[in-house]
Amino acid sequence: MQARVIILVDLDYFFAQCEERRNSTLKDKPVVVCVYSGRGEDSGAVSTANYIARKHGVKSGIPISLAKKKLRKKDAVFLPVDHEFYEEVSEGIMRILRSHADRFEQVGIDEAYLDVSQKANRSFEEAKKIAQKIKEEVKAQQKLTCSVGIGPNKLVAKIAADIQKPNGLTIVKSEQVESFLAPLPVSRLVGIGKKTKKKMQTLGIITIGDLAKYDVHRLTEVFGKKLGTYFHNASIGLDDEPVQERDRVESISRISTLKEDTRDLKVILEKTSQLCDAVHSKLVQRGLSFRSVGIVVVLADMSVRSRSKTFESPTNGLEVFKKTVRELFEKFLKASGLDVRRVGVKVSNFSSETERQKHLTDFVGLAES
Ligand code: DCP
Ligand code: CA
Ligand code: CA
Repeated sequence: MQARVIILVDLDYFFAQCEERRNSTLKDKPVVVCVYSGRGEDSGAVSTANYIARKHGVKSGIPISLAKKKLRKKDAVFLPVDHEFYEEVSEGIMRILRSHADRFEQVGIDEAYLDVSQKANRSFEEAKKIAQKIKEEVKAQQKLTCSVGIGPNKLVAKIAADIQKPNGLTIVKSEQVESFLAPLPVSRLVGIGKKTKKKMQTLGIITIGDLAKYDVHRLTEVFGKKLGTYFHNASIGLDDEPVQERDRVESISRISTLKEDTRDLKVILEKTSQLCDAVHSKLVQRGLSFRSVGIVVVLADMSVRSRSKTFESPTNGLEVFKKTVRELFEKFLKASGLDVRRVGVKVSNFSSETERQKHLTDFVGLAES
Protein backbone atom coordinates (compact mmCIF):
# COMPACT_ATOMS: atom_id res chain seq x y z
CA MET A 1 0.00 0.00 0.00
CA GLN A 2 1.19 3.49 -0.79
CA ALA A 3 2.10 5.71 2.18
CA ARG A 4 -0.92 7.45 3.66
CA VAL A 5 -1.47 10.68 5.57
CA ILE A 6 -4.25 10.45 8.17
CA ILE A 7 -5.67 13.20 10.37
CA LEU A 8 -7.70 12.68 13.53
CA VAL A 9 -9.72 15.65 14.78
CA ASP A 10 -11.13 15.50 18.32
CA LEU A 11 -13.08 18.41 19.78
CA ASP A 12 -11.90 19.69 23.15
CA TYR A 13 -14.10 19.07 26.24
CA PHE A 14 -16.90 18.87 23.73
CA PHE A 15 -20.21 19.02 25.66
CA ALA A 16 -18.83 21.63 28.07
CA GLN A 17 -17.37 23.70 25.25
CA CYS A 18 -20.77 23.70 23.51
CA GLU A 19 -22.25 25.07 26.73
CA GLU A 20 -19.58 27.77 26.88
CA ARG A 21 -20.37 28.70 23.30
CA ARG A 22 -23.99 29.49 23.99
CA ASN A 23 -23.24 31.24 27.26
CA SER A 24 -19.93 33.09 27.27
CA THR A 25 -20.24 33.99 30.96
CA LEU A 26 -19.29 30.37 31.69
CA LYS A 27 -15.86 30.71 30.12
CA ASP A 28 -13.84 31.57 33.22
CA LYS A 29 -15.69 29.22 35.58
CA PRO A 30 -15.53 25.50 36.17
CA VAL A 31 -18.26 23.95 33.98
CA VAL A 32 -19.55 20.44 34.62
CA VAL A 33 -22.01 18.72 32.27
CA CYS A 34 -24.03 16.10 34.13
CA VAL A 35 -26.16 13.07 33.38
CA TYR A 36 -28.73 13.20 36.17
CA SER A 37 -30.19 9.81 36.96
CA GLY A 38 -33.46 11.32 38.14
CA ARG A 39 -33.17 9.55 41.49
CA GLY A 40 -32.49 12.47 43.78
CA GLU A 41 -30.92 15.85 43.30
CA ASP A 42 -27.24 15.01 42.86
CA SER A 43 -27.59 11.42 41.79
CA GLY A 44 -25.83 10.74 38.50
CA ALA A 45 -22.46 11.02 36.78
CA VAL A 46 -20.32 13.68 35.17
CA SER A 47 -20.49 13.54 31.37
CA THR A 48 -17.57 15.92 30.88
CA ALA A 49 -16.08 19.09 32.33
CA ASN A 50 -14.14 22.06 31.03
CA TYR A 51 -10.41 22.33 31.71
CA ILE A 52 -10.87 24.67 34.68
CA ALA A 53 -12.98 22.02 36.41
CA ARG A 54 -10.50 19.31 35.40
CA LYS A 55 -7.74 21.14 37.26
CA HIS A 56 -9.71 20.37 40.41
CA GLY A 57 -9.90 16.67 39.56
CA VAL A 58 -13.32 16.62 37.93
CA LYS A 59 -13.58 14.26 34.94
CA SER A 60 -16.00 12.11 32.91
CA GLY A 61 -17.62 9.31 34.87
CA ILE A 62 -17.21 10.51 38.46
CA PRO A 63 -20.33 10.98 40.62
CA ILE A 64 -21.91 14.44 40.49
CA SER A 65 -21.79 14.59 44.29
CA LEU A 66 -18.01 14.07 44.22
CA ALA A 67 -17.61 16.78 41.58
CA LYS A 68 -19.61 19.16 43.77
CA LYS A 69 -17.32 18.39 46.69
CA LYS A 70 -14.20 19.04 44.61
CA LEU A 71 -15.60 22.33 43.37
CA ARG A 72 -17.04 23.66 46.60
CA LYS A 73 -16.78 27.47 46.76
CA LYS A 74 -15.28 27.57 43.26
CA ASP A 75 -18.26 29.28 41.60
CA ALA A 76 -18.78 26.19 39.46
CA VAL A 77 -21.69 25.71 37.06
CA PHE A 78 -23.47 22.34 36.78
CA LEU A 79 -25.59 21.76 33.69
CA PRO A 80 -27.67 18.83 32.41
CA VAL A 81 -26.66 17.23 29.08
CA ASP A 82 -28.44 18.61 26.02
CA HIS A 83 -27.72 15.99 23.36
CA GLU A 84 -29.85 17.59 20.69
CA PHE A 85 -27.82 20.78 20.86
CA TYR A 86 -24.46 18.96 20.80
CA GLU A 87 -25.61 16.89 17.82
CA GLU A 88 -26.45 20.04 15.97
CA VAL A 89 -23.04 21.60 16.70
CA SER A 90 -21.36 18.32 15.79
CA GLU A 91 -23.16 18.17 12.46
CA GLY A 92 -21.94 21.64 11.52
CA ILE A 93 -18.37 20.75 12.40
CA MET A 94 -18.40 17.39 10.64
CA ARG A 95 -19.52 19.17 7.50
CA ILE A 96 -16.36 21.32 7.67
CA LEU A 97 -14.11 18.32 8.34
CA ARG A 98 -15.63 16.26 5.55
CA SER A 99 -14.91 19.00 3.02
CA HIS A 100 -11.17 18.64 3.70
CA ALA A 101 -10.92 14.87 3.31
CA ASP A 102 -10.46 12.42 0.45
CA ARG A 103 -12.14 9.87 2.72
CA PHE A 104 -13.99 10.63 5.90
CA GLU A 105 -14.97 8.53 8.93
CA GLN A 106 -16.82 9.95 11.89
CA VAL A 107 -16.19 7.82 14.96
CA GLY A 108 -18.20 9.56 17.63
CA ILE A 109 -20.09 12.75 18.26
CA ASP A 110 -16.85 14.73 18.55
CA GLU A 111 -14.19 13.02 16.48
CA ALA A 112 -13.41 11.92 12.96
CA TYR A 113 -10.63 10.48 10.82
CA LEU A 114 -9.71 12.15 7.55
CA ASP A 115 -7.62 10.43 4.93
CA VAL A 116 -5.90 13.37 3.23
CA SER A 117 -3.25 11.39 1.33
CA GLN A 118 -4.24 12.84 -2.04
CA LYS A 119 -5.29 16.29 -0.90
CA ALA A 120 -1.94 16.65 0.90
CA ASN A 121 0.00 15.09 -1.94
CA ARG A 122 1.33 12.54 0.58
CA SER A 123 3.22 15.32 2.37
CA PHE A 124 3.02 15.80 6.13
CA GLU A 125 3.84 19.49 5.67
CA GLU A 126 0.81 19.89 3.42
CA ALA A 127 -1.30 17.92 5.90
CA LYS A 128 -0.23 20.32 8.60
CA LYS A 129 -1.54 23.21 6.52
CA ILE A 130 -4.84 21.40 6.06
CA ALA A 131 -5.03 20.80 9.80
CA GLN A 132 -4.39 24.47 10.54
CA LYS A 133 -7.06 25.45 8.04
CA ILE A 134 -9.51 23.06 9.69
CA LYS A 135 -8.77 24.51 13.12
CA GLU A 136 -9.29 28.03 11.81
CA GLU A 137 -12.56 27.18 10.08
CA VAL A 138 -13.96 25.31 13.08
CA LYS A 139 -13.03 28.26 15.28
CA ALA A 140 -14.38 30.91 12.93
CA GLN A 141 -17.61 29.17 11.92
CA GLN A 142 -18.45 27.15 15.02
CA LYS A 143 -16.49 28.95 17.75
CA LEU A 144 -14.91 25.75 19.04
CA THR A 145 -11.38 24.47 19.51
CA CYS A 146 -10.17 20.99 18.69
CA SER A 147 -7.06 18.87 18.96
CA VAL A 148 -5.54 17.31 15.88
CA GLY A 149 -3.17 14.41 15.32
CA ILE A 150 -1.47 13.63 12.03
CA GLY A 151 0.17 10.29 11.31
CA PRO A 152 0.73 7.60 8.67
CA ASN A 153 -2.29 5.65 9.92
CA LYS A 154 -5.32 5.82 12.24
CA LEU A 155 -3.55 4.31 15.23
CA VAL A 156 -0.78 6.91 15.24
CA ALA A 157 -3.07 9.85 14.38
CA LYS A 158 -5.33 9.03 17.33
CA ILE A 159 -2.52 8.81 19.87
CA ALA A 160 -0.95 11.97 18.44
CA ALA A 161 -4.21 13.91 18.91
CA ASP A 162 -4.42 12.78 22.54
CA ILE A 163 -0.88 13.86 23.40
CA GLN A 164 -1.47 17.60 23.33
CA LYS A 165 -4.81 18.93 24.54
CA PRO A 166 -6.65 21.26 24.38
CA ASN A 167 -6.15 23.05 21.07
CA GLY A 168 -3.20 20.86 20.10
CA LEU A 169 -1.67 19.93 16.76
CA THR A 170 0.75 17.01 16.79
CA ILE A 171 2.48 15.57 13.75
CA VAL A 172 4.16 12.19 13.74
CA LYS A 173 5.87 11.34 10.48
CA SER A 174 6.49 7.74 9.45
CA GLU A 175 10.14 7.82 10.50
CA GLN A 176 9.21 9.25 13.92
CA VAL A 177 6.54 6.69 14.78
CA GLU A 178 8.61 4.25 16.82
CA SER A 179 10.40 6.87 18.89
CA PHE A 180 7.11 8.71 19.43
CA LEU A 181 5.36 5.62 20.74
CA ALA A 182 8.23 4.04 22.69
CA PRO A 183 8.00 6.07 25.95
CA LEU A 184 4.18 5.94 26.20
CA PRO A 185 2.42 3.46 28.51
CA VAL A 186 0.95 0.40 26.74
CA SER A 187 -2.55 1.46 27.84
CA ARG A 188 -2.47 4.12 25.10
CA LEU A 189 -3.01 1.35 22.55
CA VAL A 190 -6.56 0.39 21.65
CA GLY A 191 -7.38 -2.99 23.15
CA ILE A 192 -5.09 -2.72 26.16
CA GLY A 193 -7.31 -2.28 29.18
CA LYS A 194 -6.61 -2.79 32.87
CA LYS A 195 -6.38 -6.58 32.69
CA THR A 196 -4.01 -6.78 29.73
CA LYS A 197 -1.93 -3.98 31.18
CA LYS A 198 -1.48 -5.99 34.42
CA LYS A 199 -0.58 -9.12 32.52
CA MET A 200 1.99 -7.24 30.47
CA GLN A 201 3.41 -5.76 33.65
CA THR A 202 4.19 -9.24 34.93
CA LEU A 203 6.16 -9.79 31.73
CA GLY A 204 8.11 -6.61 32.38
CA ILE A 205 6.28 -4.66 29.67
CA ILE A 206 5.37 -1.14 30.82
CA THR A 207 5.88 1.10 27.81
CA ILE A 208 5.03 0.64 24.16
CA GLY A 209 8.81 0.52 23.59
CA ASP A 210 9.05 -2.49 25.95
CA LEU A 211 6.29 -4.15 23.97
CA ALA A 212 8.08 -3.49 20.68
CA LYS A 213 11.25 -5.15 21.97
CA TYR A 214 9.44 -8.15 23.39
CA ASP A 215 9.84 -11.36 21.45
CA VAL A 216 6.82 -11.66 19.19
CA HIS A 217 6.70 -15.47 19.51
CA ARG A 218 6.56 -15.22 23.30
CA LEU A 219 3.82 -12.61 22.88
CA THR A 220 1.68 -14.92 20.74
CA GLU A 221 2.27 -17.75 23.23
CA VAL A 222 0.84 -15.61 26.01
CA PHE A 223 -1.97 -13.79 24.19
CA GLY A 224 -2.73 -16.11 21.29
CA LYS A 225 -1.73 -15.67 17.69
CA LYS A 226 -4.21 -13.02 16.65
CA LEU A 227 -3.92 -10.74 19.67
CA GLY A 228 -0.17 -11.25 20.09
CA THR A 229 0.43 -10.27 16.48
CA TYR A 230 -1.84 -7.25 16.84
CA PHE A 231 0.00 -6.06 19.97
CA HIS A 232 3.34 -6.41 18.26
CA ASN A 233 2.26 -4.54 15.14
CA ALA A 234 0.58 -1.82 17.19
CA SER A 235 3.70 -1.34 19.31
CA ILE A 236 5.71 -0.43 16.23
CA GLY A 237 2.89 1.74 14.91
CA LEU A 238 1.71 -0.54 12.12
CA ASP A 239 -1.95 -0.24 11.20
CA ASP A 240 -3.57 -0.57 7.80
CA GLU A 241 -7.22 0.00 8.79
CA PRO A 242 -8.71 2.14 6.04
CA VAL A 243 -10.58 5.37 6.73
CA GLN A 244 -14.11 4.31 5.90
CA GLU A 245 -17.36 6.15 5.64
CA ARG A 246 -19.75 4.62 8.15
CA ASP A 247 -23.24 3.99 6.93
CA ARG A 248 -24.51 2.45 10.06
CA VAL A 249 -27.13 5.14 10.58
CA GLU A 250 -30.46 3.40 10.56
CA SER A 251 -32.62 6.42 9.88
CA ILE A 252 -32.56 10.19 9.54
CA SER A 253 -35.41 12.14 11.05
CA ARG A 254 -36.53 15.59 12.16
CA ILE A 255 -39.36 16.54 14.46
CA SER A 256 -40.83 19.91 15.34
CA THR A 257 -43.67 21.48 17.32
CA LEU A 258 -46.40 23.31 15.42
CA LYS A 259 -47.17 26.92 16.37
CA GLU A 260 -50.55 25.76 17.58
CA ASP A 261 -52.40 22.47 17.67
CA THR A 262 -54.25 21.90 14.40
CA ARG A 263 -55.79 19.43 11.95
CA ASP A 264 -55.20 21.68 8.96
CA LEU A 265 -53.27 19.66 6.36
CA LYS A 266 -51.88 22.77 4.74
CA VAL A 267 -50.37 24.05 7.99
CA ILE A 268 -48.94 20.63 8.76
CA LEU A 269 -47.41 20.22 5.31
CA GLU A 270 -45.81 23.63 5.49
CA LYS A 271 -43.94 22.46 8.56
CA THR A 272 -43.12 18.98 7.28
CA SER A 273 -41.86 20.41 4.02
CA GLN A 274 -39.11 22.24 5.94
CA LEU A 275 -38.34 19.08 7.88
CA CYS A 276 -38.13 17.09 4.65
CA ASP A 277 -35.65 19.61 3.24
CA ALA A 278 -33.43 19.25 6.29
CA VAL A 279 -33.56 15.45 6.26
CA HIS A 280 -32.95 15.36 2.53
CA SER A 281 -29.87 17.55 2.70
CA LYS A 282 -28.38 15.24 5.33
CA LEU A 283 -29.21 12.29 3.10
CA VAL A 284 -27.47 13.79 0.09
CA GLN A 285 -24.48 14.70 2.22
CA ARG A 286 -24.07 11.07 3.20
CA GLY A 287 -24.75 9.74 -0.28
CA LEU A 288 -27.67 7.57 0.85
CA SER A 289 -30.87 6.37 -0.78
CA PHE A 290 -33.94 5.28 1.17
CA ARG A 291 -36.67 2.74 0.72
CA SER A 292 -38.92 3.80 3.59
CA VAL A 293 -40.60 7.08 4.51
CA GLY A 294 -42.25 7.61 7.86
CA ILE A 295 -44.16 10.24 9.77
CA VAL A 296 -44.42 10.72 13.51
CA VAL A 297 -47.35 12.58 15.02
CA VAL A 298 -47.67 13.78 18.59
CA LEU A 299 -51.33 14.50 19.29
CA ALA A 300 -52.82 17.14 21.56
CA ASP A 301 -53.14 14.57 24.36
CA MET A 302 -49.39 13.86 23.95
CA SER A 303 -49.93 10.38 22.54
CA VAL A 304 -47.51 9.42 19.76
CA ARG A 305 -48.47 7.79 16.46
CA SER A 306 -46.37 6.77 13.49
CA ARG A 307 -47.06 5.66 9.94
CA SER A 308 -44.72 4.55 7.19
CA LYS A 309 -44.48 3.34 3.65
CA THR A 310 -41.81 1.20 1.99
CA PHE A 311 -40.96 1.19 -1.72
CA GLU A 312 -39.71 -1.63 -3.90
CA SER A 313 -36.50 0.10 -4.85
CA PRO A 314 -34.36 2.81 -3.22
CA THR A 315 -34.61 6.48 -4.16
CA ASN A 316 -33.12 9.72 -2.92
CA GLY A 317 -35.69 12.04 -4.49
CA LEU A 318 -36.97 14.98 -2.46
CA GLU A 319 -40.25 15.09 -4.39
CA VAL A 320 -41.03 11.41 -3.73
CA PHE A 321 -40.21 12.01 -0.10
CA LYS A 322 -42.56 14.99 0.23
CA LYS A 323 -45.31 13.33 -1.77
CA THR A 324 -45.20 10.26 0.45
CA VAL A 325 -45.27 12.40 3.60
CA ARG A 326 -48.33 14.16 2.22
CA GLU A 327 -50.11 10.87 1.50
CA LEU A 328 -49.32 9.53 4.95
CA PHE A 329 -50.70 12.68 6.61
CA GLU A 330 -53.84 12.74 4.48
CA LYS A 331 -54.60 9.16 5.47
CA PHE A 332 -53.72 9.77 9.07
CA LEU A 333 -55.92 12.85 9.48
CA LYS A 334 -58.89 11.04 7.95
CA ALA A 335 -58.60 8.31 10.55
CA SER A 336 -57.83 10.40 13.62
CA GLY A 337 -60.04 12.91 15.41
CA LEU A 338 -57.53 14.73 17.59
CA ASP A 339 -55.53 17.90 16.93
CA VAL A 340 -51.87 17.54 16.05
CA ARG A 341 -49.21 19.08 18.28
CA ARG A 342 -45.85 17.88 16.92
CA VAL A 343 -44.91 16.43 13.55
CA GLY A 344 -41.88 14.50 12.41
CA VAL A 345 -40.60 12.95 9.18
CA LYS A 346 -38.19 10.10 8.74
CA VAL A 347 -36.40 8.13 6.04
CA SER A 348 -34.89 4.69 6.61
CA ASN A 349 -33.98 1.41 4.95
CA PHE A 350 -30.87 2.92 3.43
CA SER A 351 -28.62 1.70 0.72
CA SER A 352 -25.49 3.24 -0.68
CA GLU A 353 -22.69 2.40 -3.06
CA THR A 354 -20.21 1.69 -0.24
CA GLU A 355 -22.82 -0.46 1.50
CA ARG A 356 -23.19 -2.66 -1.56
CA GLN A 357 -19.42 -2.95 -1.86
CA LYS A 358 -19.19 -3.92 1.79
CA HIS A 359 -21.66 -6.73 1.29
CA LEU A 360 -19.63 -7.88 -1.64
CA THR A 361 -16.36 -8.02 0.33
CA ASP A 362 -18.10 -9.81 3.20
CA PHE A 363 -19.18 -12.40 0.71
CA VAL A 364 -15.73 -12.75 -0.79
CA GLY A 365 -14.19 -13.00 2.69
CA LEU A 366 -16.57 -15.81 3.52
CA ALA A 367 -15.73 -17.69 0.35
CA GLU A 368 -12.02 -17.61 1.20
CA SER A 369 -12.27 -18.89 4.74
N1 DCP B 1 -18.71 11.61 27.25
C1 DCP B 1 -19.57 11.15 28.24
N2 DCP B 1 -19.12 10.23 29.17
C2 DCP B 1 -17.86 9.74 29.11
C3 DCP B 1 -16.98 10.19 28.10
C4 DCP B 1 -17.45 11.13 27.18
O1 DCP B 1 -20.73 11.58 28.30
N3 DCP B 1 -17.44 8.85 30.02
C5 DCP B 1 -19.21 12.62 26.29
C6 DCP B 1 -18.92 14.00 26.79
C7 DCP B 1 -17.75 14.46 26.00
C8 DCP B 1 -17.92 13.73 24.68
O2 DCP B 1 -18.55 12.49 25.03
O3 DCP B 1 -17.73 15.87 25.82
C9 DCP B 1 -16.62 13.48 23.96
O4 DCP B 1 -15.79 12.65 24.75
P1 DCP B 1 -14.22 12.83 24.81
O5 DCP B 1 -13.67 11.57 25.39
O6 DCP B 1 -13.67 13.26 23.50
O7 DCP B 1 -13.99 13.95 25.93
P2 DCP B 1 -14.12 15.54 25.83
O8 DCP B 1 -14.35 16.02 24.46
O9 DCP B 1 -15.12 15.97 26.85
O10 DCP B 1 -12.71 16.01 26.38
P3 DCP B 1 -11.26 16.06 25.65
O11 DCP B 1 -10.92 17.51 25.57
O12 DCP B 1 -10.38 15.31 26.56
O13 DCP B 1 -11.42 15.41 24.31
CA1 CA C 1 -13.04 15.35 22.74
CA1 CA D 1 -13.64 12.05 21.47
